[in-house]
Amino acid sequence: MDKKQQDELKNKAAIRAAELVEPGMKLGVGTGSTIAFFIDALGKRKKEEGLDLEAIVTTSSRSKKQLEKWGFTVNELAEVDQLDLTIDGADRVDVNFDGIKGGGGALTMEKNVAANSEKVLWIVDESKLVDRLSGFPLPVEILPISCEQNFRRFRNDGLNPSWRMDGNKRFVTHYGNYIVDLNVDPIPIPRGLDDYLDKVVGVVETGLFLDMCDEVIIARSDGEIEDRE
Ligand code: ABF
Repeated sequence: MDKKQQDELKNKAAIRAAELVEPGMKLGVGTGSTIAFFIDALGKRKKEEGLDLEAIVTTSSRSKKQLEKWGFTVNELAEVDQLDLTIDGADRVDVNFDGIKGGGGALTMEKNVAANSEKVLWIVDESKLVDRLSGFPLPVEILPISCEQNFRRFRNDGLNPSWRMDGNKRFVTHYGNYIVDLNVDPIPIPRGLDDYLDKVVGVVETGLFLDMCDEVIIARSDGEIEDRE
């Protein structure tokens, strides 16, 4: 499938997701190329039907700009009590709706927004669906203060870490931290790895999103849009 066909599919899935947004909702909006289509579909609903939302929170400056272009006012997460629905992309989703996210480096914001949302929906294309979490390195955001020790620890523990780079410099997150990508493929026991990472002092957040997603909209390669709950 070429890029044009892929974009058409993403757009179709994004339009389906935008139809699920109800007036007056407090909405979380993620990041990525699929979400860019979703924001345009949401903006069109605002323009054509006057769709009005109580609050919108987003996970990147890029999505924020795009939302503001459509006339939405974007709130900070801390200003909003609880979001009703968050719509985001993902890098991998398994059969239990557990996922890997953070390919774009915004995992900490994405996880905080998802964790404070009543319902979480991901829009993905079929290629991201897997039986077990695999085919994508697991991003882990770490504090600079102990980054070298933690990198060594991950290497010694067989997690094949690599530094996320931005040109010839280390990638720096929105919060001034680094990202280490763990090349564990497949992740044999996601909950075990999650518990391990949780105990490492200096780990800010990980791209393992377990028990967070409630619904997945899938853009299938045959052109159909599938909604799984
Ligand atoms: C974000 O967008 C991420 O967690 C994930 O890395 C990415 C998916 O982007 P795309 O839709 O461009 O594949 O939400």
